[in-house]
Amino acid sequence: MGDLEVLVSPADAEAMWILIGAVGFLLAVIIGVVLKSASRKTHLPSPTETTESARTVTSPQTTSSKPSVQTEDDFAPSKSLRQALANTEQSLFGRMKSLWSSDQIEKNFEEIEEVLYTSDLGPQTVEKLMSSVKEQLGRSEKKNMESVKSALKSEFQEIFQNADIREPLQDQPMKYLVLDKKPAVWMVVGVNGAGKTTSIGKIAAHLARSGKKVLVAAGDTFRAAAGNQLKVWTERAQVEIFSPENVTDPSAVAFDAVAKAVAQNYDVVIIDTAGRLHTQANLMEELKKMKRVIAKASTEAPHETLIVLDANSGQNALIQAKQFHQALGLTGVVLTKMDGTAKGGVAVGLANELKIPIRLIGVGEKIGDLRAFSAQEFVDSLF
Ligand SMILES: Nc1nc2c(ncn2[C@@H]2O[C@H](COP(=O)(O)OP(=O)(O)O)[C@@H](O)[C@H]2O)c(=O)[nH]1
Ligand SMILES: [Mg+2]
Repeated sequence: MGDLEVLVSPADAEAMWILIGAVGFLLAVIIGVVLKSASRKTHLPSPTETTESARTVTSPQTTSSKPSVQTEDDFAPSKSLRQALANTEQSLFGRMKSLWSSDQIEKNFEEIEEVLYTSDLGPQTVEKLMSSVKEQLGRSEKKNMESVKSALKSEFQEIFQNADIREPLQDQPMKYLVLDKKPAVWMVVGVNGAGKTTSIGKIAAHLARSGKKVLVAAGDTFRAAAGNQLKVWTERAQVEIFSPENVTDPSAVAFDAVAKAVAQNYDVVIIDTAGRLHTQANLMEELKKMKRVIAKASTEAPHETLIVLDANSGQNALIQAKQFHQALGLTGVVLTKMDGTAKGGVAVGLANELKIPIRLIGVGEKIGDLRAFSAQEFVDSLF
């Protein structure tokens, strides 16, 4: 104690105690923060929270808190279609499967019809399916559940075949999209909230990982937040974004992006677009102009005009697809949110009524949650 008195003056000792106090306080704060964040990590979102987050447009604030560099795990094969749809017994899949156990053919026939009508296929497709099945059964000797099942199965298969849906290789989900042009230009359209920006991020990430030089153009100049959200996704995907400041004309952005891609040897340009309601004629006019302007920067482009549709929007998805198709001539569909409460039947209605292929499906909000659409997998999940 005496030694301490020699080394430390009373004023110094007081300062030392203050310092010790401050360090103690800081430690307590740090421990508090660590405990709080640990408890947040273990908190599982309730179903309502999950639905809510799927509905709200990802804001740059929430997304930027995630690391921009992806780990291998984020790209690990995401859930299968069957797993994604297993969420709900209300889905076409859950309900169809439960029908096959009955052997009362008449009663069952009515139930099949009801399941189809209430699973977003659309009345036109249901009528076609039911009359073909009845016709097939009329020709068949055996009229049991097995024959109904196989007749219906072959009808589903035919619908998908007629929509030019080829069986994908899961490790090459973009195989049937145009990539052999330099640059390949893909325009992505759809209404607000369908999942365009998210899907573009996932697609860009996949292409970049397979060695493509990718440019993503911020053609949604309508909403200020859209550019920021796209920027976050391109950082995650580790691809370049083309987002000139103070350019409000989306066609100008698209033209300059394609011109840049031609000049700088990019493999793929993906163009994000605005999605104000499709019923507004000016959106369609704007998109048509964009398409024309893109062709001026590179003849034949865009090589793909992909529509992004929210599988949960049911019959609206079909209506939107028809309107966009009429205005723009779509080349393919990206069906998002198949992990939600989607009934799934919309895929069949789309294939039957539009005859354009469903190329990709979104099965979650993560960068790896994108899969090639497999008609085989879809049909096998039903029967
Ligand atoms: N659960 C789920 N959510 C998705 C999927 N695709 C997009 N979303 C969410 O849907 C919301 C709207 O997506 P966004 O890309 O902003 O739509 P955009 O307005 O068409 O560009 C966001 O909260 C996305 O995270 C998907 O496949 N599954
Ligand atoms: Mg968007």
